[in-house]
This record gives sequence, structure tokens and C-alpha cells, in this order.
Amino acid sequence: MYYAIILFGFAVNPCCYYPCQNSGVCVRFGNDHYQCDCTRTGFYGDNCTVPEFRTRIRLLLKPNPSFAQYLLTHFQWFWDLLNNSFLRDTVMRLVLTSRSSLIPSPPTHNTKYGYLSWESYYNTSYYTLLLPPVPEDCPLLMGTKGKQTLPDPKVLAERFFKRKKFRPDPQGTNLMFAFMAQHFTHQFFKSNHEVKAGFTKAFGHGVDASNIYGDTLERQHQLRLHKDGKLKYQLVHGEVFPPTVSEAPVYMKHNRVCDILRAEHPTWDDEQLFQTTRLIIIGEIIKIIIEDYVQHLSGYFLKLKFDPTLLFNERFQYSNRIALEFGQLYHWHPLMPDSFIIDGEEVTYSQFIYNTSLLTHHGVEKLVDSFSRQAAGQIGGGHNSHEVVLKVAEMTIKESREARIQPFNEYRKKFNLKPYTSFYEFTDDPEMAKGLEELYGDIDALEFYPGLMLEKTRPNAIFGESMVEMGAPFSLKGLLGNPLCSPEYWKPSTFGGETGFHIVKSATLQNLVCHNSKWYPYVHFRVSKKEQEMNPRKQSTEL
Ligand code: ACD
Repeated sequence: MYYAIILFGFAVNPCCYYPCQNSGVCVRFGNDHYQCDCTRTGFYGDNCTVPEFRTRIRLLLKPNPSFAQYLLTHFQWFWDLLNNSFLRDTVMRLVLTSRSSLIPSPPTHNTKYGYLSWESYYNTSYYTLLLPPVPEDCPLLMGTKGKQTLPDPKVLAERFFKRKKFRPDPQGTNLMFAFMAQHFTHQFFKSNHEVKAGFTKAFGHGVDASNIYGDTLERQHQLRLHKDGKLKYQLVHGEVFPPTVSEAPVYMKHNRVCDILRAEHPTWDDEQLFQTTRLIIIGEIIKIIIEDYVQHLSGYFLKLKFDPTLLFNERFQYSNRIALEFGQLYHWHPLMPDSFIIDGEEVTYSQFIYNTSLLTHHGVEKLVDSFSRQAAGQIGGGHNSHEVVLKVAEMTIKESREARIQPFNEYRKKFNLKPYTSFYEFTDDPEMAKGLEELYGDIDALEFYPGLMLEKTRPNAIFGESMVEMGAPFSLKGLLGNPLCSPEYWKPSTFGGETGFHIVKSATLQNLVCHNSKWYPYVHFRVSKKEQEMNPRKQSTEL
């Protein structure tokens, strides 16, 4: 503490040093004292650094994340055998429980409350915060480390985020994935920009299909046809499209399911058909996200499985609160290409953005086909954000400062990763390491979002270790924490009987497109081998 007084010229709130390790809770006493609450952390001691006997054993047996990742992305013959045995369930259960146990449930902090409070639990207009915000009275915005002022976000964006030359994702991710990511995540990432950082307009805090049905009851009613459970639509050249903007935009899939349900339940009214169809759609989305989307992103040979019964005998809370850190982490704008290739023609950003006539002109099949064939950019590693979206990186950094999000290394620790000891360990690009060091002054002052996006990527991977180790817990807790996955809901009657239940359990990206199109386009979350081979910068041969 004496050191702190010399350094800053006044007594510093000791919690600004983040003294409590292993998820211990820092509580300030008096002016310059603190205590770490180590309850149920598996550690004890002043700073929760001494492992209990059981923890010691657990740590000895636990594989390090990069080793686990290596195993999961190699030895295909082994995984092919495992995927066809009962062990698939065992490994999947382990993935789900180990990941979701890292997310506090019920939620804990938010931008206003760095300690537990009823308001923070109850007021769902906040995003939650996994780690408490940096206390307001800390000498520096990152606590006590780093330079007096943080680097200008514009400088960070220009120097480290801006694309030099398009770098395709080595995992083969395509634009179909990128647009799915955008469409899907905007149901639960809906920051309220009318107030300060940390508030949301998406009160469902998870997969509620509010991107399809609207985020308020009033909006939902504007979108509904109020007949046969359906949503409004329009016919263009005999094809079904969402209605015009004046009628409000919707997605078509819902109405097809309504017809199936109505055939089985002729006595059901509009309301029951609508509500039950919505549950089926939510179930389908979760299934597709786990088995197609996360599967692709993971690069695992383990075949991921959406089966809520895997958790029925585990300690698991069926609730979710979207975290601001999760929203920050998901700004994956390097996915965006330099321009769009639709039906062989180049379409520039100015021709593409807000241009719904591309959909009615080409038809959904052609767009799906084109997007599935075009490579998306690698997310991690820096220098890959097109200038059209560069502003987003800047805004994300500004939001994180307003919300007082803790430094990247504190999150590394929270997610059981070793904090980086230098910028040269963090990135294998020496120029970037030097630049970041000059600007931040200390690796412990590196901010959360630049940390995730600029970290060295794993070999042949879309992003680095931290994005996977932090993104996966938020994702899996959010997906399986949905009420639909609870023992009370996960049964045929919830979905109108076996037919509806089967629609959920058999949903795939391919089905979703094929059930709603005239011809079958190439549809996948990664470019085909052919497309990847045509790409001169191909880095992976394993796809
Ligand atoms: C695992 C599975 C593999 C995880 C691989 C990458 C994870 C990285 C980022 C998050 C990925 C996807 C997000 C998908 C869905 C979000 C759902 C949120 C619902 C509220 O090793 O665990």
C-alpha cells in the first residue's frame, strides 16, 4: 500500500490492484484495506491463491486448453469411432458442463454495481457483467497499470484493425456464416444507444427469436397476420417474401410450420398456432446453432450434439443473462469481405447495404448459393477489418471504456487461462507487439476487445485461444439455459406433438433452406473444397 501512495500520491482503493485470484471477491474495508472472499473457489489464503487438496488434484488432471483443442481438432479416425459410440454423449456432457460452469447463474454485476445487489439481478434492462467494473476511484481506467491515458481508439483501429489485404479465414468460413452470425445474434445483442453503455433493449436475454417476432408485444402484433397463427407476407412474382418495410420485415419459415401444425390441430386458434410455432422455431434455431454453426466454428472432429437430456442429471440453471463482455467479444466484423460476389457479379458495399431489391431480384436461393461460396475474413490476428466497418472497432473500444470493463488479462484469469506476460507473448507479429507496448505501456493494461481480436490466432484457425475459451462458455450457457431445454419443456406436447418435436430435433441448416426454396442451392457455413482451392491464400488442407 505504501508503494501505491508513492506511485499515485494518495491512498488507492486496494481492489484496483485486482488482488483476489481464482474468482475470489475483493471487498474494501476502510481506506486502504481489503479482504478476499474465497468461498467455494477451491482456494484459500489472503488472496485466494492456495489450492485446497481437491483443487490441487483437479488442476493436475485438467488438460490445458490448447492441448484439449489440439486433441479435438486432430486424430479424425479416433473421433469417427467415438462419434458413433455412447462416449459421444459423455464428451458432449463434459463440454457443456465445463463450459457453462464458468458463467455465474444467477447473474452478478453490471455497469453500475460492482457488488451483488437486488437491482443488478432484477433489472433486466442492463447487460450483466461477468467481472465487476473497474472501480470509479481507481487512479487509471484499467486499475493501476499502464499509461496515464489509454490509446486513442481511432489510432488502435487504424494501426491494428484496418485491413491491409483480405485474409480469408483458414477454417473456410463463408459469408453465409457471417450473415447468420449477424441475423442470429441481433436477437440478444441490442444495445440501447439512447442511454449510456451497458443497457439492452432485448429483454429475452437469449434465443427468443425476437429478431423474427419483434422485441415487444406491440411489434409482434404488427408483424402477425392474425390468421392461422401466421406472420404477414407478400407475394412477388408468385414467391413468398417478407412484407414490405411499411408492413414490417419478417422471416418466412414460421408460416410453413404453422401449416403443418394446423393440419394436425384443426381446432387450435390463431394464438395457439402462433405460440407453438414460435417454440418450434426457437428449438430449431438452437439445434442449428449448436450442430451446424458452433460445430463449424469449433473445427472439432467431435460431432457436437444438441440434446438437452444430457444435462437433466446435472446441476444446471435454466436461465440466462446476456453479458456485455459477450456482446463486445462478438464484434466479428473482419468476416466482411472487400465486396460481394452475387451470381458471379461483383457488388460493392454501397450497392449492397440496405438494398432489399437484391433479394427479390436474385431470389433467396441464388443469394444463399453465392454467400455459401464466398470466403469470409479471418476474425483474429488483426489487420483484417474492411474500412467500411472499421468504425465499429472504434465504437466497441469506446463502449468498453464507458462501461469500465476490466483488462484483458483479468478475463484470461477468470476463464482459467494464464495471463500474458508480454505483448510479444500475446502476438507473434513483432511490429504489433511493439506498437501496442508503446501505446499501452503494460500488458496488464491491454483492453478486453483489442486483446480478443489481436491475439495470435491458433494454427489454421479463425481466432485465438481467448475467443474460444471465453466465447464458448457464454454461448453454451445461453443456448442450453433456454427454458425450452429444461425437463419441464423438453417434451413433445410443448411443440404440439411428435411432429413438431421432430421438426426441432431434425433441423439442420440445409433443411432450413431447402424447406423454403424452389431449388437446392449450395448451403453450408464454409466454402466448398473447390472454392477454397481456388483461393491462392489457402492455408488449411484439412477441410
Ligand atoms: C466448445 C465448443 C466449441 C466452441 C468454439 C468456439 C466458440 C467461440 C465463440 C462463440 C461461438 C458461437 C456462439 C454461438 C452461439 C451463441 C449463442 C448465445 C445464446 C444466448 O469447445 O465449447
